[in-house]
Amino acid sequence: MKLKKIELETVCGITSTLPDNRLVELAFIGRSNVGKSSLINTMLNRKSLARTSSQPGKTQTINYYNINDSFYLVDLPGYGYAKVSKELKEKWKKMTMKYFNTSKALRVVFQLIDIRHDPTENDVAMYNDLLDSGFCPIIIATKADKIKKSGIVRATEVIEKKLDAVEGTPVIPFSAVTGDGRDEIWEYIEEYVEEYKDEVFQRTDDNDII
Ligand SMILES: Nc1nc2c(ncn2[C@@H]2O[C@H](COP(=O)(O)OP(=O)(O)OP(=O)(O)O)[C@@H](O)[C@H]2O)c(=O)[nH]1
Ligand SMILES: [Mg+2]
Repeated sequence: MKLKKIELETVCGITSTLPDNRLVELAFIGRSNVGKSSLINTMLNRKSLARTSSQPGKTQTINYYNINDSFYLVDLPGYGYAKVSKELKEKWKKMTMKYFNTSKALRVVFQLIDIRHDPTENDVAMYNDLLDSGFCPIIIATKADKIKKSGIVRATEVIEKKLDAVEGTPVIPFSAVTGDGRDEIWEYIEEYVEEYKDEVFQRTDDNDII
């Protein structure tokens, strides 16, 4: 896809109101530090558009990136381990779930799982929450540069099994360092953007997060 416009259009914190977007939204969720913001940068060929950090808990807001006035890529705060208070983590979780449950324009959720480790309890819980909210997440196995190439297929199989993923769910190995997996993720994005391009998104209920 030719990237003509990339703009961080809306930033929502725990006291904000969710935007009433008319373009389809595709969101990235995963535990803190799994590589959500790095993935967005890699997809958009930008080094530091989305702020990243080796400290878990960097992204604290819902960040909507308008791409070509055609769709949004949405970066979210992580769940699980982060160097912030339990209360704040709970607020992020509440905000994220509210987003999943009320956004009228969100159609696709990518859930990121670290390829080096089995999915955590929080990963499994989030996967099931997403299914309950009506999404069938595409799985991205991040940091693929950190394991041997020969172990990648097996690692994706373990993730699929531990999540008890819906049959046919893609598990895409990805590395923000090498760019592996980028093209495959773009193929999914383009397919979905095409699918939803004529849909009219309308919001009827209140948009307040809390
Ligand atoms: N080796 C390697 N490191 C990565 C990769 N992706 C992200 N990282 C590193 O992992 C750390 C966390 O990356 P972020 O993109 O900030 O992770 P995040 O999921 O957005 O984290 P929060 O915003 O805290 O939820 C940073 O130090 C990144 O440089 C990858 O594919 N390979
Ligand atoms: Mg982040």
